[in-house]
Amino acid sequence: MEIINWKELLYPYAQTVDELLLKFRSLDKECRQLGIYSPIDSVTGRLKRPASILEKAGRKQISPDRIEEEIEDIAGIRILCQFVEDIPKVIEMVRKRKDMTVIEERDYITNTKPSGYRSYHMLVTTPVFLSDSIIDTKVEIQIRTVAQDFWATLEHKMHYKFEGDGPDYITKELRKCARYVAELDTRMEELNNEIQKYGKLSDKK
Ligand code: 0O2
Repeated sequence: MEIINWKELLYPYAQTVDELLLKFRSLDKECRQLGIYSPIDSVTGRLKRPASILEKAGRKQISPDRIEEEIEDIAGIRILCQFVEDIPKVIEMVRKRKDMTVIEERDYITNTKPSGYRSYHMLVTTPVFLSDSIIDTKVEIQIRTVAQDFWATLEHKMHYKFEGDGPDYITKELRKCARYVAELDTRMEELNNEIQKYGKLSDKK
């Protein structure tokens, strides 16, 4: 059985997460300091744990020597937006960056997953400068609204608690809640646009 050197494997991904966190948080900070609307509400990052990498590799029948090629979310960045209309703005920000190359995009906002999951995933590569080499590392960037994230966190918890086989009634309730979340997102966006319009009218007065 092949022994995986986790420290060596994970280090570049850990560095990537730290660097991208700083970069996206800086974009948000720049907008706020210049008084420009920021489509970014908050940014978090995580490194997939070895147990979780091995579980995914086992589930997808990936051999240990193919883990880096085939597991695309060892490094993960999550960008939360307040409104659905902010998501395309963040997508454009990522597409325009010279230090990231987009290799795949998955639109689970338009194509909601059967579970009810909604999020926009971008798989990018970005160079990491190590002491003796420069390597391109893959990162999965998940972009979604605060409300979609609230839902996904609870659904993820259920998934793990019941090892992917949650009770029917909870799965159904979660699907129902996913529809409420979509309605809430639409309504909040409409209200925000009304508030903005009102602001413009009073500016003119
Ligand atoms: P973790 O703990 O976040 O790392 P697959 O694992 O086969 O479903 P795939 O093909 O690798 O997914 O890519 P995909 O569909 O883009 O999903 C990768 C990640 O998206 C998942 O990572 C989750 O974080 C999130 N995700 C995808 N589908 C769902 C869903 O139905 N519900 C929730 N809550 N999250 C989802 P991991 O490895 O599952 O977990």
